[in-house]
Amino acid sequence: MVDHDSIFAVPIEKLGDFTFDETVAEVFSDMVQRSIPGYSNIISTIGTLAGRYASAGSNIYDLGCSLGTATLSMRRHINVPNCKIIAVDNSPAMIERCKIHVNAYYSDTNVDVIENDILNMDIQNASVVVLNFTLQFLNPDDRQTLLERIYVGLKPKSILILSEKYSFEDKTAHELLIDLHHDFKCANGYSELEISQKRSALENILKPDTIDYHKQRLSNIGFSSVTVWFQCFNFGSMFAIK
Ligand code: GEK
Repeated sequence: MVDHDSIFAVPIEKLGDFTFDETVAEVFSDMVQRSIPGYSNIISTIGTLAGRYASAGSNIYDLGCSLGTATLSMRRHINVPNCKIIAVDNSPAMIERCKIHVNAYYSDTNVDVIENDILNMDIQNASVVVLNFTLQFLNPDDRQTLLERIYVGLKPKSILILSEKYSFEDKTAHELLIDLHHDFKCANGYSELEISQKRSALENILKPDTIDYHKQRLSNIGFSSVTVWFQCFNFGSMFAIK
């Protein structure tokens, strides 16, 4: 049974910035399912893509792994020998739970669960790198450097999967997509108060980029094929092949 997210259900007098603490980690599965359109589809396709791109003896990175959902999906699909999944998050509460999930089953594919800032990670010998709704939480100035380091650490013909919340240059589209996301959250049982308090808590820490900005940045870094493979409202996922 997954714990129900009601973190923002009552008025909070001093609403600070959103943090990935114990309270959030405890309800995180419910929160992402009810807040991110297409989350389950994205997770299962990350598994399928890892099954296609993981090469024998390589590293697979899940950067900002939270509870390890993408890691577990990839582990189910990888069928080449001597791969290692490296799952990284800087939230101790997430890492503690991620370790429990990963250790619940045996697999031939090893998983290292590491508590660290993804900006400090050495990326090397990688065949798959996943940033599933993580890059958006980095300071915008740090995003380019991380993506460059991922590019260097990826083997030729390997894949980066980058899922994000997007902003849109076109004001009408931007506002309509935000409204549709709002309706999606209402339909999933969040109240107006919950939606508006969460929005305020995220305002300073989640700065979305446009799809064009993402594509241009990845192409400029050197990725040869950059494509949005999934989009629902203002959320989506792209792959970039080295
Ligand atoms: C999933 N990928 O379920 N270093 C390490 N971790 C970080 C950093 C950082 N600098 N910044 C943020 N995080 C997951 C979902 S959630 C997305 C990812 C969301 C971590 C943060 O602690 C949190 O666990 C995760 O990135 C973002 O497939 O909550 O919308």
